[in-house]
Amino acid sequence: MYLLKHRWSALTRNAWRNRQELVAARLTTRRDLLKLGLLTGAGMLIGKHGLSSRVFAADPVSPPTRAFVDPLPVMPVKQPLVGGAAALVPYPTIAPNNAGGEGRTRPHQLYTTYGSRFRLADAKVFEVRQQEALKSVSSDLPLQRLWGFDGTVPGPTYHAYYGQPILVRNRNELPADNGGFGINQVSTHLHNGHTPSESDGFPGDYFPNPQNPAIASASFYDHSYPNLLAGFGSTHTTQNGDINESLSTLWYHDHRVAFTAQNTYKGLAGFYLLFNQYDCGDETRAGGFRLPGVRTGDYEPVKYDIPLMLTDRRFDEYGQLFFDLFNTDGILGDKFLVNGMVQPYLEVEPRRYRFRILDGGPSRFYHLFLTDQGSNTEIPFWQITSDGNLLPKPLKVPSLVLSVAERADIVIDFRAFAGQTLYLENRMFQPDGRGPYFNAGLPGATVPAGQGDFVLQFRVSDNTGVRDDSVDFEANPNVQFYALPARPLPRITRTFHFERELDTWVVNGKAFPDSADVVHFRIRKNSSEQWNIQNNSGGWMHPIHVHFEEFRMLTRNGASIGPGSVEYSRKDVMRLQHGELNSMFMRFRDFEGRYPLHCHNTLHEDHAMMMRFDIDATGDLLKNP
Ligand SMILES: [Cu+2]
Repeated sequence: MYLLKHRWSALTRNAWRNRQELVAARLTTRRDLLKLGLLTGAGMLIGKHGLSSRVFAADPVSPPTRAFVDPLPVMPVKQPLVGGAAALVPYPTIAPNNAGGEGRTRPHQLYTTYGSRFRLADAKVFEVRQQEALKSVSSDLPLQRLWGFDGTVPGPTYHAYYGQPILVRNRNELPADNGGFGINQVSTHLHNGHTPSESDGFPGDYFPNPQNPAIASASFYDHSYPNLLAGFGSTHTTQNGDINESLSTLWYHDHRVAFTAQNTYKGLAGFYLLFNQYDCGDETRAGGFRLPGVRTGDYEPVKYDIPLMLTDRRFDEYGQLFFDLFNTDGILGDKFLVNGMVQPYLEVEPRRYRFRILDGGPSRFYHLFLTDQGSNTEIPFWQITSDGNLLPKPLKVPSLVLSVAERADIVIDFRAFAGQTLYLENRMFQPDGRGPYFNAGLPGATVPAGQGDFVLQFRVSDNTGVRDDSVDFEANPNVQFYALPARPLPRITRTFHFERELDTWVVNGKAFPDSADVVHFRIRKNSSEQWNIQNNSGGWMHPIHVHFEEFRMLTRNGASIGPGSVEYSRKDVMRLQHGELNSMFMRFRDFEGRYPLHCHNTLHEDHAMMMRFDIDATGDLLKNP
């Protein structure tokens, strides 16, 4: 190991000790802290004991680590169960099997509402175990006690296919001893699947749930993922949905109310890739989009098509993963991890690759460039998706901005760089968890090339004659993917103000309750709406995420969004930048039930910038829910 111990200052250690005592005594709720006089009148944590994140957050520095000594890990592809549903014990049921240990509370709508078209017995079946595991994140740091799906961090990648419903049995085998943070109660969200509410991973649907006797000792939860195009049960029943609503790069993560930041920081997240006949993971397939990808089977890794989960983390003086329980502003790591490894390298061939990049949080925004470090040259690349959706056509871009939970698939052509070394460089200037610095007209302040954080190193081989059957966008400027779907007249326009009140994050003045049982507004099933989102919190940015269906951004701060913009697309996360008022078009089709909209800075989300909407037959007309 490079360095065993890296000393903190006496002040840092004292602050850390004061915090750890409160954590050990389980005195971290707002009410406990008020009773002890550790909160100010304005609700801020007192700084003199090192409790306030403002005093503490910038101070502790992780031990040094060497960059580009560890290879990029690529997550395994999750394998379906041979024998399907029959291989599960107990056999899966449409109604929740609480007596058999299931934590679900509502029946599977896919099989109740659409039972004439879909049968549980036909689902592709997976079983995954959420477990603690000892993992390496750097050759220069000790092993970490992380939480992962099947014990891997990030979790295994799911391959899903349109028209093939999936059933995932999530088993919760997490330990009660959390090593300082995290809670062994989970609700796994598929971000942003067109998923019925009971399988969405709604924040209040965690298990086991000690407050609900029926599931107080539940050990598993069956999630039903239809993998159907939105509108299959309403606006586009004859074609089984609208092909223009196809999704590609999704991810899953824990969403337990008030603990999402801790549980995902500990590792509970992974990729979920959706394929169809066009976006098929096979660059040789006739009639397909010919995006980079060579595959040997449905559940084998796709060569040249690589998911990259970007997360930033901080480690204590002993090199152990550090989560500041008293920070509600937003946590920034000083180590940059890709697929769970600090600053890894990847050996690539001089050909085209597809990278599916995800900002895995908890709070950092990225401005990513492809940099030749020797000359500090910016190398343009192609952006082909915005979040889970292919753009109408590929766009050649100099860089990429991502806020938490946003994704972008990019295509890099390494042909001209044989034998060279390139870097994925984050040049966003973000000194704290609030969001990037304000920079008029730009998403944030950008540091010069070569002075940012080198996140990932590409070592391009000098192999000649490497086969590449993927389409070259440079030589084929007329490549198109899907058209943007029709936009019917909205039934209602609603307005949401994202604000800070005292030390709490609120939407329209309301904080999401830990019970998750307040319905803030109701949406009529199979309707569309316009939402205006206002940032009333000065100096802060918020990645706004709405579950269930993608939206179209209509305007950003008054300016309409048109062709040529990477936001001229469907999306599921909207970057709400400093002082902005943005509007978006929403649809809610095919299923009913509860869903959240929330800030995806996971610290804001947990404290408690989130609202619940329920989709039902009537809906309400609240303009300011
Ligand atoms: Cu926020």
